[in-house]
Amino acid sequence: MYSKRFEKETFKNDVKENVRTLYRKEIEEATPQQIFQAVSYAVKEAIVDDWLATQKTYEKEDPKTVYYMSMEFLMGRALGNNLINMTAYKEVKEALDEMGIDLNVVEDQEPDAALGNGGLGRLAACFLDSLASLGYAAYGCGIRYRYGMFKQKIKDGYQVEVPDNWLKDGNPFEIRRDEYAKEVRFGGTIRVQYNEQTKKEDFIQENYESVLAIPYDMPIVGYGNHVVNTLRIWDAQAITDFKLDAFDRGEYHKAIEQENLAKTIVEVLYPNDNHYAGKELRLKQQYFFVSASLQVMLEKYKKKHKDVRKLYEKVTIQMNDTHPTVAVAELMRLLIDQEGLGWDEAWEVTTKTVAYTNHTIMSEALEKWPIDLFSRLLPRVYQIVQEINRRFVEQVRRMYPGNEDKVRKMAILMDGQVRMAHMAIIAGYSVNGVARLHTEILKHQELKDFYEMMPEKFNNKTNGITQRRFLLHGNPLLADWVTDHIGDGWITDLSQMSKLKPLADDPKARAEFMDIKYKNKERLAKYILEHNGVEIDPRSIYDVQVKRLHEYKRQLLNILHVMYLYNQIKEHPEMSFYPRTFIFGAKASAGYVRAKEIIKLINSVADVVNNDLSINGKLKVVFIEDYRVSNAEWIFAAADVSEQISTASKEASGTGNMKFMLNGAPTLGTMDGANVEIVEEVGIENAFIFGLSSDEVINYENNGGYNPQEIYFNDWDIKRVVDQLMDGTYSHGDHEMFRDLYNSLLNTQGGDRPDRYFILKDFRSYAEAQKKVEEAYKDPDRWAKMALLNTASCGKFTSDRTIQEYVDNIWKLDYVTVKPEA
Ligand code: 26Q
Repeated sequence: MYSKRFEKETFKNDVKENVRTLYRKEIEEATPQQIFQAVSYAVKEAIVDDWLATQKTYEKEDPKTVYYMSMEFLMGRALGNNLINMTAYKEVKEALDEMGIDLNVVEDQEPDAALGNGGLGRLAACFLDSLASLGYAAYGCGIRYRYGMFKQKIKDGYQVEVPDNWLKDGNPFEIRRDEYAKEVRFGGTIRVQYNEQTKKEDFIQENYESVLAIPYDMPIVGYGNHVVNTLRIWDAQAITDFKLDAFDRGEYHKAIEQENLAKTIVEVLYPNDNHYAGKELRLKQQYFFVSASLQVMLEKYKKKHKDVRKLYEKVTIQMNDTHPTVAVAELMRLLIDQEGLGWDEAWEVTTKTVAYTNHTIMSEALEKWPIDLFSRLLPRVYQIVQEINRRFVEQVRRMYPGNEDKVRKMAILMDGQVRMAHMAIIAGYSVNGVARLHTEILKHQELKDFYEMMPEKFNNKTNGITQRRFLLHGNPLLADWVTDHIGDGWITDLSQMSKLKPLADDPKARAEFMDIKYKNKERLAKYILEHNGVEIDPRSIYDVQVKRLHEYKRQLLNILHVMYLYNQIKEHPEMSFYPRTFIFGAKASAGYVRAKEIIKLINSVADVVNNDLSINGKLKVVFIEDYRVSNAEWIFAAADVSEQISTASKEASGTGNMKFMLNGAPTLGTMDGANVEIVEEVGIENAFIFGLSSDEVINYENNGGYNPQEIYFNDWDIKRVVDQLMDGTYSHGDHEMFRDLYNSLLNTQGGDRPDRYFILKDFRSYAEAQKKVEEAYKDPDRWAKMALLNTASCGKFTSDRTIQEYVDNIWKLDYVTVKPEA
């Protein structure tokens, strides 16, 4: 099945040769990083065989192709995943073993490709894996940030951001493609000139700045099918062929400016998650990669097809949130200004080509660019946006005569802003949410007006995750166990996991399942000891919340509950209490002050609780530094409890929830996002559900919120923990350290309602659900059954299913099979 290049002797020789040619060393002298590079280049050779074969097949069969446009691709490490998908992991592991090299150590040398923040970026990565594994032609289009998501250090309990220089040792899997370099222009002015030949107006951009976009291709290996697709990420370079003879002062300055522009544009990923910041550089990044990607897409299409009016027959563009939505106007620009189409023709092509995915209903995440900034940076694109807006407003007026309120609510341009979501919806032939509940909220609340005007566009695509990375690679013990029981069909068809269900009633299978969980807990304990210096007990319940830090995700609820438990244990030392380890992992956006305070609080509580000998190790709190894709794989594998406790209606879907489920951790959560569908699949008796419903939350919100003081003054346990934010218990007597958190729960501030995320409102219900977790865990048979049934019921949540739905209902791609080169 796998390539000849993985035959042991061949592979071993390749690795040795690579060490010699790359480093002029014998393998015995090579550093672990050098071995990583040498092994990766050996793997790359096999990948390139399939990559070429795939491109040849596409060349011949000309399948419809999706361009997945995203500012983020949170890929994590490539080596292990590539070996898994080349179906050569075990062979290579053995070959390296024979050379005295441990593959785990080699994998550990690779920096994560952290070109994303969280859910949205990781979803893009899972989608690419599924597209290749299912045999569909796809390009990921993005930015080759020099610095990805920052590395997180915890100093004195506080988050410190350290730059992520992920390219410093070189990226063995990427290939630079100078031949596809494209110019991208910013700023300047537009001169309109009548063209005698075409009898049309030409729009000539003058006094602009420009950069050269240079693509780097990364292979996306499909599982066991010889399909290798491409993630194309763009680097920027200054255009250096400016005329040296004409280099008066102005030109010289311009040259330097263009150098700077090129350097800054791809410098760093914005570390915001679910929060919009109207930074000019961000808009430059967006236009930069969108324009370059579209130019190459069009060029490629035109090589095979003469009529750009039929672009949509061979190409579809998916916009991952509004971040690449400037693609709408840029495609119009290319079709009109470059290809000579009329407006109506160009609009028809564009609106049959682009589609939009919405990932959030949080108003603070919606992209709204100030018109002055937008029009200054993208003058021609802005003219096109104006015309799209003008025609749309006309249409609204025709449909709703006299209803200027509709115009105000729906226009793209309003109150001095460009509303990107509106442009995406108006131009997109499909608008989808990412979980059933989320899509319903979009249709009936946030995007109600658009849904009423164009209901046919709206559809749901519940997210998914790739089992290849998050089980086969991340949890080899459980993966082997599953394969032993039901065969390996689950690797490409996760619905087969349901065949495990009968094993929930088999005591032997349950014991094996829990034994694997225990081993994974030991593995994580070792990692935590090495990386965080905290000792944890694998016999305790691992209660895990790992995700970006955000108020709506309510890490604060979790830690307040820990404080409450600590009070209980101190007050009633005789009370029975099953030992629990609360594990947190979360990065806070660098400018998100309150999120950083929550990290400090978690670490402060950890400090007090972990060092209190009087509680006999019943409670431990660990904050795992630098939560990222690579350590996530180990964390999911080791979790007993999956904390998914967002304020109902706020988490569009969640995908971590699915990774926990796959690895046998029941959900402790609210009826939010995809939790709703998880419960539907596994049964409510195999989850711990609490809290307000999304309808209740939305109701409160529409009626000005609720009064948390009522709870505070009537529930003494709650009052006590809230007061402990202020009384110095967790701050060495400092009464100010957590004042802002205290205020956020009880007092109106800066226009925000007190406790806008309903933490105190849901506290009791959460504490009761936690009590039920403990009860269930105390009964090992019951727990094992629940855990096993979670794994057995996760079939729906593979990204293979999600992608198949996108293909069937939106993209209509052609299925392709690749024959390996002989
Ligand atoms: C916007 C403007 C300027 C700077 C940054 C941003 C920005 C960046 C990232 C806005 C939002 C994001 C990320 C959003 C995100 O990750 N959303 C998550 O998407 C997941 C995949 O669909 C869902 O599962 C999560 O529920 C959702 O929160």
